[in-house]
Amino acid sequence: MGLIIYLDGEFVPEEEAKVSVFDHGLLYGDGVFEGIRAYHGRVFRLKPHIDRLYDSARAINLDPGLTKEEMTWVVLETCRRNNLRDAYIRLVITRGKGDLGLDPRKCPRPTVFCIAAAIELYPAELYEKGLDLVTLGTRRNAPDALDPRIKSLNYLNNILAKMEATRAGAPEGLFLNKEGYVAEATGDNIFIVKNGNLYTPPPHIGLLEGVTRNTVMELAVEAGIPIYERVFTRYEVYAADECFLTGTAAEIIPVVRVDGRSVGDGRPGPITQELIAMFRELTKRDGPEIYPAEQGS
Ligand code: PXG
Repeated sequence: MGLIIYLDGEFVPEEEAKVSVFDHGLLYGDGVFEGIRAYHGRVFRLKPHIDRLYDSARAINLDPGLTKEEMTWVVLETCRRNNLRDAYIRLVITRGKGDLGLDPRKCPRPTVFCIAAAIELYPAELYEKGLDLVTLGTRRNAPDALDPRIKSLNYLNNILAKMEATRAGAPEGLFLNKEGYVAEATGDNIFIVKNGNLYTPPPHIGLLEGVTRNTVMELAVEAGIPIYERVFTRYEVYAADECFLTGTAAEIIPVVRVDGRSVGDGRPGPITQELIAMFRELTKRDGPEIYPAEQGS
């Protein structure tokens, strides 16, 4: 593809963008990351993504070695170097190169890289028809062991869950937490609608606090839709009028079946559709411009 990659202070062709086999991001999943989108020449919700990256880094006691302003520039400049206006951006900070032991004190410098690539869109059919969810046997990581609010390079919990969903013939799986409450999907947050109210589980029960999730909560307030963060079981999902998933890659995707039960009338509901429309509008104006000289054009 011939991408230009930011790696540790330099922009290099992708063939030269290599990290050490001694990097603890690779050896132990010791690091944090963000997945970010650019739309129409703007990096959507860039500040919340940078803030979450730094919160995750703080939680694992990792100093990124760059200020938030510098990291913001890295993201915008990587898009510019690749002439992108619409992109999927992967920003990664690892513990860096160390020895074969776990001890992060042996890693003097973090590794920082940023990839900005053309985005592969999900099939339009998914948004029109909605998708099937199955409940997973694999439970979401317990927050008292490894808090899913840390967007770490340790994604095995999610990958095993994704494999389980695939084996069950479903495009996505529903994670419960260890108490059996609904947490999230393997790479997306979950919302349900009941009697005109919107519900999503609170992050402390064990889920990633998605940037798209938080955006949808803001849009709901703007649209006058009551929104509640509430703990719920699968019962509420089965009995919901509407259900949808949110994530940077997926945006807002309607869920029309859960464990073989139709959600509502089995078609994407009106509140879901209203939020999808609002979200798409927001992507046109939110976030810093990649090419600010175009301003006003
Ligand atoms: N939950 C989890 C576990 C995630 O990984 C989300 C929710 C949604 O968060 P945002 O901030 O994007 O609204 C994510 C993020 C993939 C993939 O290929 C998805 C994510 C991360 C990495 C890869 O599906 N989703």
